[in-house]
Amino acid sequence: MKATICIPTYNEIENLEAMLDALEPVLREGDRVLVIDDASPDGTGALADSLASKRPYLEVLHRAGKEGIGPAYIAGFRRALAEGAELVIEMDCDFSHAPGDVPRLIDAAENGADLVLGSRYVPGGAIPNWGVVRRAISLGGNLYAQAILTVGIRDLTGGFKCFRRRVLETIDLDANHAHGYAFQIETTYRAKRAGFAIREVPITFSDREHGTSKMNKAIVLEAAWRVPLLRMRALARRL
Ligand SMILES: Nc1nc2c(ncn2[C@@H]2O[C@H](COP(=O)(O)OP(=O)(O)OP(=O)(O)O)[C@@H](O)[C@H]2O)c(=O)[nH]1
Ligand SMILES: [Mg+2]
Repeated sequence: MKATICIPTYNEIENLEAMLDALEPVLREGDRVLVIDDASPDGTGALADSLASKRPYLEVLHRAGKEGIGPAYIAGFRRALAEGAELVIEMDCDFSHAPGDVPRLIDAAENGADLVLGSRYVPGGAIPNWGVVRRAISLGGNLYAQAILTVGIRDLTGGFKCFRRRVLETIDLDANHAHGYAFQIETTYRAKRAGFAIREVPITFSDREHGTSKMNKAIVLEAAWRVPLLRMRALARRL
């Protein structure tokens, strides 16, 4: 199945080329990489264009400004689907998601899962370099979402995922207005509600070594209010 790996970027000039170099060995015939850049002030978009001129598998989608990962991914998914991708993969540009794990996600999708989640919270998953505070925020966020949504998924907030195209064609992407982690929770929840088979494969999540994190309080707070809203909309049968 032809896969398109969607990578949103905002100020990833130190990581982008190394990321593509690391992905190349796992790309199969027909697989593509789509970089979705929100006009990064550090010039990531221009670097992506120049790399794309030498790498036929690479395409760059430029957006006007920073809007968070949600709108960037939706634009990327639409482009990937329009170009015929059978599998659509999400991953970060900061090496938190190991390029070498991509084939495991693809295998799980090709073996029956509609949505595969790279999961830190199933046996075998790990986050070796996180301190107590970061661990507590992530674990607390997952437990909170789990308690409200009751979907039996361990890692609802992760951003390393592989969708079969029918999932993205079915769930209402335009109704997903989330900008941060809530976007990840909402896509997975909508896929579950629609009856798709979801599988979690363990991953080791590494901290970024170059560039800066875009995680902030607003992103965490957004997830806190969007999760109960999502549940209420589901109860009202509006998704
Ligand atoms: N296009 C686009 N990409 C973004 C935006 N915000 C973050 N990204 C990218 O999304 C990916 C994840 O962002 P990070 O800054 O690593 O944030 P995070 O992974 O949630 O948090 P950390 O664990 O602290 O790294 C990276 O590839 C970012 O460059 C945005 O507004 N637009
Ligand atoms: Mg990151």
